[in-house]
Amino acid sequence: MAPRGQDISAASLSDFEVGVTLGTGSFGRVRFATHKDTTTPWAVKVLKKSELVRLQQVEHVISEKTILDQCKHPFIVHLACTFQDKWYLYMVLEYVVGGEFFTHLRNAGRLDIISTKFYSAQVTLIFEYLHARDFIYRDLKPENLLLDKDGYVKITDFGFAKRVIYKTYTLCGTPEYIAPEVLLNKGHGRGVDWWTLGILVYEMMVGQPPFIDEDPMGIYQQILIGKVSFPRFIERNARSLIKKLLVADLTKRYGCLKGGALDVNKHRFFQGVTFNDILAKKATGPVIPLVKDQFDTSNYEAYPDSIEEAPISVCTSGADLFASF
Ligand code: ISQ
Repeated sequence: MAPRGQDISAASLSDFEVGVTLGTGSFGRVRFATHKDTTTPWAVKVLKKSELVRLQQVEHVISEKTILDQCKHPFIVHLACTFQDKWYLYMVLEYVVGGEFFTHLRNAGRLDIISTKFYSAQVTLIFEYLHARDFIYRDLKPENLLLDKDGYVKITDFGFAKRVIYKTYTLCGTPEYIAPEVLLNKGHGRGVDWWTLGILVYEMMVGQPPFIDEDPMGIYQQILIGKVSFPRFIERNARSLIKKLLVADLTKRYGCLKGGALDVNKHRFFQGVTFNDILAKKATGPVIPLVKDQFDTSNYEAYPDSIEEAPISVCTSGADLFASF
């Protein structure tokens, strides 16, 4: 990857002073790290090769890198560089100091309409950008949105993102956010992102997603039935946009029609929102995170440090699996 503006070059983890865990996933974790040469803060995603192989995620992680390499957008976490050793893959990502949007949403309970418009406008702009390049994101949820120092979002975790011109058939996503066409394995495309935007707008305004159950099967049943109930306090325009996004029929879902993302932008829910001002970060965010300095990690929940078992190295023939990383 050609180095860009705020990039660094790193060849191994020893180029960094590694700090606290910022987040965890099934195949590894994200650690705060200071680059020793430049004293700059980074978020280093560490992925265990043996787990990626075991869980058949090799293709996903290579696609994550390939897609992030091609993205340059104010609301998408920037990938500075990658490297690997015998056991792990490392992705050096821009450090986003404000913490997970998830934490802010849970602390607030639910958001008012102005805040909901502010965040959902940014997600709309992200999808517009990705879809124009034939990428679909496929994993929108509050945990994958971070807040920067100005209170704007940055989307992270492109582990499920894919370049898709027409349709793909892989089952992925978080139960509460899965679109009906994914559940029915009918093949899916960019429409899944618009469905998840409908779930997110609902969750921001109500404080919980529209389809909930302790058992994922219960959630799936509700998704396929497709009945969304709204608390009385949800105003007309919000209800209308959510209903237009949470449409099972892809030929009728907003974002998937002839007008594309423009139908979403122009919906009356976004009345008064100037998308170009948001893109240029001209508006002030509704929540400005408390940040001491660029190395502050206090906006992230503390994770207990992992006790790592001895890493298993992937057999020599398997090492080639990661050649393009
Ligand atoms: C960037 N900054 C903080 C936390 C992060 C978690 C995942 C990916 C990137 C991140």
